[in-house]
Amino acid sequence: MSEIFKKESEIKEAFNSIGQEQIFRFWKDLNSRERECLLTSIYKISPNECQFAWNDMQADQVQVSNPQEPKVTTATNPLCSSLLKFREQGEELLRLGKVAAFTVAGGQGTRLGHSGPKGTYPCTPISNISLFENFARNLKFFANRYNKSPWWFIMTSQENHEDTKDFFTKNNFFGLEKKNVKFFQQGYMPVFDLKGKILLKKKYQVLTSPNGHGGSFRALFDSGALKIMENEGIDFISYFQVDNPLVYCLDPAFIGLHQLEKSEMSSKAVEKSNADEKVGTFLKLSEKLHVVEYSDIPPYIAKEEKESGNLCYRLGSIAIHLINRTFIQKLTDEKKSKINRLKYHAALKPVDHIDDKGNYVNGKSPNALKAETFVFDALPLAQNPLVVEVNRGEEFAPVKNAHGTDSLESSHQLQVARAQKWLKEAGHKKESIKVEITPSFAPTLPHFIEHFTDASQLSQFSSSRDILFS
Ligand code: UD2
Repeated sequence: MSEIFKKESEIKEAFNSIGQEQIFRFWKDLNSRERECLLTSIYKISPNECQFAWNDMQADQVQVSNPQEPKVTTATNPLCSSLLKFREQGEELLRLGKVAAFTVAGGQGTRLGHSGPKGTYPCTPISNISLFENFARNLKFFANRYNKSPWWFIMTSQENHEDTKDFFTKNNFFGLEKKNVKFFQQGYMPVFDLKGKILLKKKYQVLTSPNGHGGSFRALFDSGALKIMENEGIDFISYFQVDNPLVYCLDPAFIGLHQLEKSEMSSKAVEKSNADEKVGTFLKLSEKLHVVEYSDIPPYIAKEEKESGNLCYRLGSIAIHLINRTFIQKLTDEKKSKINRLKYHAALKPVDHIDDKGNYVNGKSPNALKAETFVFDALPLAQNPLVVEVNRGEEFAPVKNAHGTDSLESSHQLQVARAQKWLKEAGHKKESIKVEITPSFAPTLPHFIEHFTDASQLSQFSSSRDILFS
């Protein structure tokens, strides 16, 4: 008999005591293997965490009263000479191996109509390489520069973990050192019905869903990634989402600024394109920095304007952060995490499940709540959280939707526009043609400019595989 049955009464009591006895509703109908399956799946879920989640989701948690504009550090021109000091400091930290890249890649490409991990989606305008390969080339630049592959941590989910690993293996890790690329899976939470009861997927299986990118902190801890970082002397984590091909995976100026200003968590921000743009908004609430998600911000605040006609709260989050390893360790410390834990947000979604008679329910309209935490909810807990405004054309071209805003088409246009701008900055005359600059050649504009002491040198690269013209 499986060891899990020794814990049967303990598990049942724990969930009965929080009013979730319906999980075991079909117990009598289950055979031994199914019972084992149910106990094993539920054993990994913490009853306390379920209660936290349900309480958070019921509370009116996003109280946006008396917002203020946050203080912002402006760095919109990457060639600005005042950034030089920060850039040099960042390069030094990179040279010493103090910074790791970290991608949250738990999502599938469903919204894009792509069957597979989102990171495998082809994203560049000419070479058509995948999001993952694009980031890998970005990191390859630093591998070549310092003769050592930077560490890259990639958070996957149950749905895409194996496919993601296979993709890297098939592509020989895109030339990066395999041992410095670490994959780990994010955590899960049960899905609740609208009255707070945990739903079942099958008679012997609880319905679960990924616990949001805020769960990355716990997953970094549980997977041993934080320990690896500590052992390797990695102090800073460069966090970015899987959907933005223009991200500077490791940005020396941002790293240097973050470290010299002694911030525990810094964020990049851009001017929002309009009040309704689907990005979180930076706000100061009760003297603390917050990002309030687009779905949570009251429209009258999102739309509030100054006399000049500009938005009062104009800075949007592009989900790029620098985070101190020790800050994450503090938040995941069991003794302190009850005080410092991230709040759960409710996502109302249509889900398939089984009802109390065991009949299959096809979720056509929103019928259940998924519990997710957001990484940016750590900002009010951080010391000196910096907001660094960057030029959106330099660093933000997300691929999220099949058509329209944030689609592959809009991302291609933005990628080409940035490459053209870089060519112009380097003194190239043909800047208006379609062009792609591979990030292993230059991941940021200052790195691109480094290649040229005068414009004539550009022509020798024009026919190379680093700068592609079509
Ligand atoms: C996100 C931000 C939004 C803005 C925008 C910029 C949230 C909640 N909102 O909106 O404020 O910054 O991006 O592009 O983040 N992910 C996981 N595991 C999860 C959930 C998400 O890995 O459980 C990853 C996902 O693969 C993706 C990223 O997090 O890389 C963003 O997730 P999303 O697509 O749900 O968020 P989005 O684009 O609506």
